[in-house]
Amino acid sequence: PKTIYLSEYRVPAYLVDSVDLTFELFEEGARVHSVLSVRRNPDSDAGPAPLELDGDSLKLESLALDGKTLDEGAFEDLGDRLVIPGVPETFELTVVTWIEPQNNTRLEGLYKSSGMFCTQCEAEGFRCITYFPDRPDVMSRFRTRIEAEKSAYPVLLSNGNDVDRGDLADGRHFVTWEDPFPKPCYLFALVAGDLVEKRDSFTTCSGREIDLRMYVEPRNAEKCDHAMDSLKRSMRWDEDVYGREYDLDIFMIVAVDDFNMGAMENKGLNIFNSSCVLASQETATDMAFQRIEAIVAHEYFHNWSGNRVTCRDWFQLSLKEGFTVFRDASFSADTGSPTVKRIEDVTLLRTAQFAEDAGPMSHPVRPSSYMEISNFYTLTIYEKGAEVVRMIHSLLGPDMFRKGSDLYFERHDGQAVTTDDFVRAMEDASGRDLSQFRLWYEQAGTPVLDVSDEFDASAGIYRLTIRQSIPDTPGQSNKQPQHIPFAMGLLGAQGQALPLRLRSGDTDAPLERVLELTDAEHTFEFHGLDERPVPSLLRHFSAPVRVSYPWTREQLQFLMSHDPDGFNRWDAGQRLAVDVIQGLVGNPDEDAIDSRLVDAYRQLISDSSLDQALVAKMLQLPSEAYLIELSEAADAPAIHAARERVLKRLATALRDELVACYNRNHQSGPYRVTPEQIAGRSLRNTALSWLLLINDDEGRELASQQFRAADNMTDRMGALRALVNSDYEADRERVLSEFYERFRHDPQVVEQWFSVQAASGQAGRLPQIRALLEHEAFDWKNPNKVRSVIGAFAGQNLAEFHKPDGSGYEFLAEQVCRLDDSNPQIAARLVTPLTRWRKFAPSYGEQMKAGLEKVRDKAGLSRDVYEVVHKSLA
Ligand code: HT7
Ligand code: ZN
Repeated sequence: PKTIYLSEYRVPAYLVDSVDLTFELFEEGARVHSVLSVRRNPDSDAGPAPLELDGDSLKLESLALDGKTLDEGAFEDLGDRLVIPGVPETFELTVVTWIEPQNNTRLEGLYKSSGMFCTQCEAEGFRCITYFPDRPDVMSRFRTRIEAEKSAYPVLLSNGNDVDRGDLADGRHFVTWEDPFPKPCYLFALVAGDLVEKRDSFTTCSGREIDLRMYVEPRNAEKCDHAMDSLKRSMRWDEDVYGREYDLDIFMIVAVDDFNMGAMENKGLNIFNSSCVLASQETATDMAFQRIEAIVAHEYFHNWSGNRVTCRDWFQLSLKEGFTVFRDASFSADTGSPTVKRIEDVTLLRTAQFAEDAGPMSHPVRPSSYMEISNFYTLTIYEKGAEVVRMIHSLLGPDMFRKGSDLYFERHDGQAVTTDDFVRAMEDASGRDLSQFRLWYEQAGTPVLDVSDEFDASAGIYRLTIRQSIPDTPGQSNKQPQHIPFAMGLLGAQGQALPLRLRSGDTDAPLERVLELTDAEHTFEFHGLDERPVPSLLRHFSAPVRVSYPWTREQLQFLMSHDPDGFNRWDAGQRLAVDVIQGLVGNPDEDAIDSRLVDAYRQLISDSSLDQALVAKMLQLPSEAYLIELSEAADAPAIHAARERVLKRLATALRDELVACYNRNHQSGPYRVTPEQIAGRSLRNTALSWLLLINDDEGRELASQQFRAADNMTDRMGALRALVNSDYEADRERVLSEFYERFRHDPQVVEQWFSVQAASGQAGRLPQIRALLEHEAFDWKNPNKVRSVIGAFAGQNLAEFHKPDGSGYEFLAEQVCRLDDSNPQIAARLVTPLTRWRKFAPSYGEQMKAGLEKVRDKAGLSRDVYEVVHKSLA
């Protein structure tokens, strides 16, 4: 496959001002008529170049220029491109293609999911529908007519406003849609199906009435309220916080079962993976409710950050994704608990994005090359990209940041632009120089901050020295220092926050500062201190970096209870737990654990005056994946065993406190998704899972009762998970089969049922995983099912996946090969765990590598998997 380079970007030679599409939908395929108004791009220096159109898996039926049919000699079909030489300066091109949505298992372009037609065009799916310049800097006005059999497809949707509809012969009908906003073709969408409509409305800040519509299969009609409510709150928030008003008269959301990612922000017609939009108390966990709210907000926010202002090319993907993740994270922080939201985001970043950044696919937030763009919808583009925007926010402050975003939207409305344009708007609005800051977009790798300190007691000066370095990554070495906002504070022996005097005699010194690191090394002096302080570093995780500082366990325990920054209180607890667990890895005879950890956890569990949402997070031990990320030559089963031992020790020592915590958090009254209730359920379910780990009979009874009596999925799933992971084999079998019988008709719940088993060391041994693949509810064509079994096994059931005999790796390689033929995007994502082979001890790493080699050698490997596997083996 060919590599595409940012340096080779050229403006398009031709622009398409308008597109008139007609879709004739049939069971045996679809005919697509497309009429393009094309003109030479005045900004292009390509002159009278041939017109080049992208195409993928299309059958061309006819091609006409200004009404005259072009026969075969008049154009060249290069397989993935149609080249038409000698075209005039402006012309109308008519293209008719035949496609087979019913056989489209890649889920790119137009395909069928549970009997309905739907589309996914980002990044390059539109070329699977018709020949077109499929690049985001070609923006056109779309008019779309859809024709289909009326009884099977009563609902026909596309972008914009419905301007015409009517009946046709043979029981068919049509609807025509017009989108007044020019858009790149990746934002095109079509849906045709037998769907129920849920309606609501929203009055914008300028008094316009927007029609809100959700379309779902009839069986899901009762699962729309939460998404609709989230949508209305997102619309209000974007007006209040960013001054952004919705622009069309209709906003539609559709739920589809087969979808490669979470959702898609098509203009006025967002399409969602069912699991990311449908929820009811009985079928969705608290986590799912929160995820739905965040994704609905994310897709809605794209209407401005992505649709009105879009990307010039796919190297700029983080322009819309990083900014929009930052926006949805701020929204979630404002609607729930900001500290908890930050903890969740940082956990993902440190566990998975840091691993990606240190692995073979490491790339900058603005990559400079790719083979397959679908492989670049990564945690680096999304999560690190959001951190980069967050740092701009913290360097500029909220008011200047808002001025910058206003300028960005105003200056670039209707344009396709770059990350550099975004930073320039921030600079121009604030007067700040962000030239060094731009390195965050260009340099890959996670910066490391080595922090050391000394206290000069006689002068009352505390010196903090911070050295930054950025590790080499594929294709990049000897990196330049980056501009890093480093928030910090100092604590006195009684836990009091100390004034941060950078000069002696500083009056009014703040209790927290954001230090700006720009050089490879800085030393900061803090004056007027009577005693050596305890430093609280990188508060709120003010930059996506690794901090290394020689904390003692006493200091960590102290910060856990005294740091005024909730995030750092949590972080201190994580560091203490990591230290204790790491001390036990490879030490199977060591039975005792540090009493400081037990004491700290006892206090957390018992003191109900603490913020319970934070406590619920603090009680979660660092995950196995995070512990692996922190190790050099990781031994996953040893890490798993050490972590389990710590959990069991804690559970044994705190058994009575856990029962009390369980009982104290019993909830009466109606189920609500509030931070308080979420915290209560989380604490209760954590207590339950710990009790079952030590085979506590009372815990077992409580779990069975909770499983039976739960009125919501969080509690039912909490009990199910605890029992499935326990040694009570008969209970495990019983609850698994009861659960399946109850929810077998609900695909989203069956997905949860699959993953609870696949992620379990008890229920997810390899033969059991293979049995799940044979289960009546498993469907290879449905990405959610694939992720819930194979993804959960390789990503969460780490002791089984990393079995020393290599069987887990062989299994994954086999499934990736199988999926590569039907859905390369999913196959390329699924192979990720094997790509980390260099992170593991050689006895594991070599076998992981062998798995990758097996995939590499598969005949007819897709470009998606080719890129990931070859880069990982290089
Ligand atoms: N912008 C959307 C990206 C997306 C996607 C990309 C590749 C293949 C399938 C896809 N489905 C959706 C999602 C988002 O970030 O909002
Ligand atoms: Zn997005």
